[in-house]
Amino acid sequence: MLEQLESTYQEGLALLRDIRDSAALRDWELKYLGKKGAVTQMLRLVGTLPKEERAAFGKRVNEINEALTSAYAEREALVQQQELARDLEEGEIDVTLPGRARQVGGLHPATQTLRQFADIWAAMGFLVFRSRDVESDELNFSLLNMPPYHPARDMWDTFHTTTPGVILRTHTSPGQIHAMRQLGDNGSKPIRVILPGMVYRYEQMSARKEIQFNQVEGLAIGRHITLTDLKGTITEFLRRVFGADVRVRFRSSYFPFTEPSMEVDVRSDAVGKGGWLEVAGCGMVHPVVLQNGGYDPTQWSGFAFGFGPERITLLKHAIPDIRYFWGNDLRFLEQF
Ligand code: FA5
Repeated sequence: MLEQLESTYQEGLALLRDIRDSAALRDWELKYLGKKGAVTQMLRLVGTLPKEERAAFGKRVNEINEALTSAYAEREALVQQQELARDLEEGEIDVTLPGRARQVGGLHPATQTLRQFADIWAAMGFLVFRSRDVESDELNFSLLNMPPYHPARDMWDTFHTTTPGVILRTHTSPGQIHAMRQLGDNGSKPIRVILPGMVYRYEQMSARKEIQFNQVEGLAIGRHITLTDLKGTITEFLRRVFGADVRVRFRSSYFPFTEPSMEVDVRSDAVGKGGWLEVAGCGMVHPVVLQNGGYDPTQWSGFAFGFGPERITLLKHAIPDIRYFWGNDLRFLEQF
């Protein structure tokens, strides 16, 4: 038995040494190392041998298997090299043929805006804090001061899942609660974060409204934060996005989780003659929300905002329709 093994080994090595092309190499591999190859069959034999023979035979067949496998790899590299050299010499490969240009991808315009936002907010001292896209009804609404049956829930048309109480987040605001609970150390530390991410709404699509879009939420919590801090910070942010002469308008508004609340518009000719486009909602964090995040509202205050970066990208590039963003049309995407 061992003799037969040794002669298979020697024969295999000898044949391999004479191989000059990859077709013969493939045949050799099948013959020795393939599923039904000679070495493979001997490996299978090991289990059927009587105990006394098994150890010695098993050891040797494994050694031979390894030796032939590495001899094969060496030969394969050599044969490939020789074939390439032969092809070059015989002119089968035209090295003067121009190569195919590799397609270079680019960043999606929304991603570009998100990165620009993150840079600007970082320079103003805000960390990026990410939280989940799939939320509980409690975090998306109740802890933001909208208990069940609160009429303000109607402001966000919601995608529900088949699991009761689990929804796709309709805004990035539930991230405020996550951030306060994770970073606030039981309401004892100031916070400055932005919370970027995709949100989902079951609403009628239009040139300005998508059913999925990004938001960039912001949250600042401290001991003496006031409405002037909010207005100043947002105005400065918009100056850095659009340039120092941008015209910004704050309108009073209503959100259950801020009091007082405002909406922010930017003036732009891109949305009609001298039009204004709403780019964010904002306000002073409501005492109930501070409490739900673990803060004592008599000691702490804060502001929050939620920007729609796609809306801002529309303005910056005079894009006529928000539906281009997720339509996956390369003619649109390749322009950025
Ligand atoms: C909110 O979602 C609040 N969570 C914002 C907020 C955060 C207020 C923190 C106060 C404090 P609103 O539904 O207005 O608010 O959306 C915020 C921004 O997202 C809008 O100003 C707009 O820029 C963008 N946006 C809203 N709906 C759409 C839509 N369907 N498609 C694209 N962008 C949208």
